[in-house]
Amino acid sequence: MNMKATLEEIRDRAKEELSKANAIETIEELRVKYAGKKGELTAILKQMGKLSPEERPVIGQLANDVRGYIENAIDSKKKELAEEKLKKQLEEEKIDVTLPSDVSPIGHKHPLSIVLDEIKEIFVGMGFEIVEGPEVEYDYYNFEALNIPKDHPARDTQDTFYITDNIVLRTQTSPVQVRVMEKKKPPIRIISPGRVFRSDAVDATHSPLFHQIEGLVVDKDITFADLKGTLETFIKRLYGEDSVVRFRPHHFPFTEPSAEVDVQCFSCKGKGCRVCKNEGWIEILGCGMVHPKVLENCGIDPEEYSGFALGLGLERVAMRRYGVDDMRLFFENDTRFLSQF
Ligand code: 2U9
Repeated sequence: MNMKATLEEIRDRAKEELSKANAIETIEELRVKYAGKKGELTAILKQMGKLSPEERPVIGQLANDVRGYIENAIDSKKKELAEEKLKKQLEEEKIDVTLPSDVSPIGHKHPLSIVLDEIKEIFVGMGFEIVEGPEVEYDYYNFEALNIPKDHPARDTQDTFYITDNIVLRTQTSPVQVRVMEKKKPPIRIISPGRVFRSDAVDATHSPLFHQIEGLVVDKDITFADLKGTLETFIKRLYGEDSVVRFRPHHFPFTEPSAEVDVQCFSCKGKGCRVCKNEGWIEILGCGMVHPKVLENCGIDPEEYSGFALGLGLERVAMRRYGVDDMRLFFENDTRFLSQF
């Protein structure tokens, strides 16, 4: 076959094979087969010497045209395949950003924290400051300064965790208030939330560790009326404006007079039911006018200043709020319980 026909046959075959190629590797093989060092086209060009001077320029031009054609065909095929590959990849990796995301589980606020934050909010809203203090406390600040004498039953080891003879795990957050009164001149308006410890046996309503919030107001001319007004406001903000509050006379060594405060049972309105154990009322907190001896212990003159104090158990408020009948549930970290809040 003459060179002209051979070149044209190579071009047509290359065109045919390239059009069928659907992988980059195949195209590279075709480039080597036709235009490579040992390719068919290169072999033909090596025979150019045999041509007559008249034929050489014509065949040379044709050979260049065929080489050019094949190289262009290879480039455009590579480009076409690359575009197809990209299009396919984009299609496969397409993300519909409007689809709802899979909801990853988030944490929950602990029920005690929910209630504590609410109580803090109410007192801060009434102008109280929040103060914290040590959980390992001197016997002095936990008992003596609070007018709890050495032989008082509260000091017995069945109630108190002793670290040494005069260091305990605090049984109430009152020591924090004593420390503030030692350092700060009235007016004082603080609440002290925190963990307290009592060596009680663990059961549905007792835990060796529980949380208390105590409050203290000391200023000139503070009266029991101020105490009642403050506590009624607190209870109405915590349990609702229509709550009915009752003050019952009581005794605490650190306050005189003292009272325990009940709120009328929200479900039976005082008639008595399962929720309030047929009492009709639910005890919420204890309170009283700060005992003059306690003021004196802290360097505050009871002739010049007076004050009131209160204390409430956080777990009891939370149990009542959420209908939890076993205090241990707050501490066992069972997510089936905690995830309900
Ligand atoms: C100072 C002076 C007086 C704090 C008070 C109560 C009444 C009270 C209990 C409620 C439930 C403890 O958690 S509980 O078991 N507390 O009833 N606490 S008055 O009186 C103080 C505190 C500090 C300097």
